[in-house]
Amino acid sequence: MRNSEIAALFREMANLLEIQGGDAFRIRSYEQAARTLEEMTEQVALLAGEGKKLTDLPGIGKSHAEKIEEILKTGTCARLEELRKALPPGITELLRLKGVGPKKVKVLWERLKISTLEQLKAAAEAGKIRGLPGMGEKTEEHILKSLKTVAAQAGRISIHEAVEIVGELGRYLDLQKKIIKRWTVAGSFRRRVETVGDLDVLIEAADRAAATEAIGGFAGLAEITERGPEKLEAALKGGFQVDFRFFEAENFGAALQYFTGSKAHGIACRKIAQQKKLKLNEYGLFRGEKSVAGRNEEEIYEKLGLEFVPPELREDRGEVEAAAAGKLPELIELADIRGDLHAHTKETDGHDTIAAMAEAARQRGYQYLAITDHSQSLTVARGMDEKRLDKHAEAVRKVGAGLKDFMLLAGIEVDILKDGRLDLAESALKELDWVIASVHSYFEQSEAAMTERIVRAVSSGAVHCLGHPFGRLIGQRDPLVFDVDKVFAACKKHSVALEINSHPDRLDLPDVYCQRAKEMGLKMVISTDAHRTLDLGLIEHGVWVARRGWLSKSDVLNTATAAAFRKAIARS
Ligand code: DGT
Ligand code: CA
Ligand code: CA
Ligand code: ZN
Repeated sequence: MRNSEIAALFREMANLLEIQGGDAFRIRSYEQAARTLEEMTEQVALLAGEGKKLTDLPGIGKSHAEKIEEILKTGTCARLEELRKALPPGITELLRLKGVGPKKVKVLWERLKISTLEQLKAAAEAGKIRGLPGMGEKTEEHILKSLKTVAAQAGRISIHEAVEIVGELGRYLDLQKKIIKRWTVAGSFRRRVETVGDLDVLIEAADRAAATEAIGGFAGLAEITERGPEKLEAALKGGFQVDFRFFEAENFGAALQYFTGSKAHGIACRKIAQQKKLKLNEYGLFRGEKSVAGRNEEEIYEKLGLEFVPPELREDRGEVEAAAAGKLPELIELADIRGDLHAHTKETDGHDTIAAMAEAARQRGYQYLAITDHSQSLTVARGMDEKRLDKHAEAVRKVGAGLKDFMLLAGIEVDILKDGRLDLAESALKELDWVIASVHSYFEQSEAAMTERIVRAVSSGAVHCLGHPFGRLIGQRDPLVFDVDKVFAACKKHSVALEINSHPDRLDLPDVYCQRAKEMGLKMVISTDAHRTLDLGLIEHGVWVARRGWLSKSDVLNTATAAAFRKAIARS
């Protein structure tokens, strides 16, 4: 069992207890245990297996350690089951809605006996939510909107979670080398789409019955739902689906090309094949009965007269035409990134110190890091006023001065206020090396108002970068609505870069807008919005978005060396 799965059970205990109006201290202790598990780098299952003391972990006392052991053994624990019994099953699903916390769920359950998303939808549509304590017409509107967002996401998981699952599955399959000669994950996972509907695993095995047996032994598997000589369908313990398909070595490349998709890309490739009097399917590229390619994917593209198309581009957004003309972009790679430009510290809502963040960035091999804590109007994050900002910037510069061969930038993530003014005086912002401006409030403005608001902010002359431009949270909050061309044009005019925020919940700028921004000549930065040292590793997700958005190294500012970057952002 993965740490994140155990953490989810602790969160569920906290939520269930809070919905029942339980003891606040207990609730917090479950949450703390969940956080500890989420932030750990080692797998707690391994620690427990090695007989290490779990009580040495922060926030894990004797009783939580026992719960973890119990969960590792049985998949659940007595306390959780007891809490679940007191409420209708699945009631915590309601918490997936933005703006619906345990307190609201408590009211909804006690007053209206609402325990499912369907019941909530019906009640909101009937106007029964307004009038409940602490809720009004606006709440009702928000609930209906959020229900739509959640429905669009149903059954899909984030690419981040998919990477974890594939890691675990892959470690297991690698141990079966004698039976499973080769395995690869195709589909949306290989294209690095932001959410994944199911996993498509291709398997090469001499003995398919033995391979089926071996796959059935994977601990993360709940059941094999369908089995045949060509294909297995399986459900993981969380309910997520994995399809396994068997192929021989001579067909493996064709299978990979076919099942990587996307469907639209596959269709476009098959059209090219037809024009060349060839036939392309999951077994190979054929002229009549004769196979001309199939063993590896590169060969298929070559025989189609196309440049090799990186999986991230396979969406039929012009890549087939570009590949035919030999004009595919050279895509940015993780190794091109030389610094991170969006990081929080303990000063606001981060968990680590300035020095710890800088050291972690250096350990990644970066040449620079910008510390960008929040501004005053974001009170939930303990945002800074000018005076605190001044002191914080001084502290950042002091830490920076002590670091050899590393550039620490004093920056901020300043809120864009309702009317487009910035949350802090421009004079204070202009003292800083790096200014990100972000929308964190009033997400529901009209298109015209939102456009004017963002255009005003990026035209101030104090801003280097527009942070998470669309303000979306995948599966939770829809993107802001504004006139993209107008906002991008203003950014271009004032040399404001667009952030690709790498947090798996955001991935914002979304890939299609990267392509559009690049065409308009804008620059991007890829940053993590790290709230702890570990988060710096999320940068890979931003790089995938950039690759899906056709970006090259030269489109992304933080591929520059420290010296070149400093020059690029210098204030005139
Ligand atoms: P997902 O699972 O919804 O995140 O997205 P994909 O792209 O992984 O889609 P999936 O799992 O339904 O199918 C995997 C790939 O298999 C897909 O990208 C292309 C190929 N494929 C599946 N069904 C068809 C089809 O009906 N026609 C064609 N041309 N290709 C298909
Ligand atoms: Ca899939
Ligand atoms: Ca599939
Ligand atoms: Zn941030």
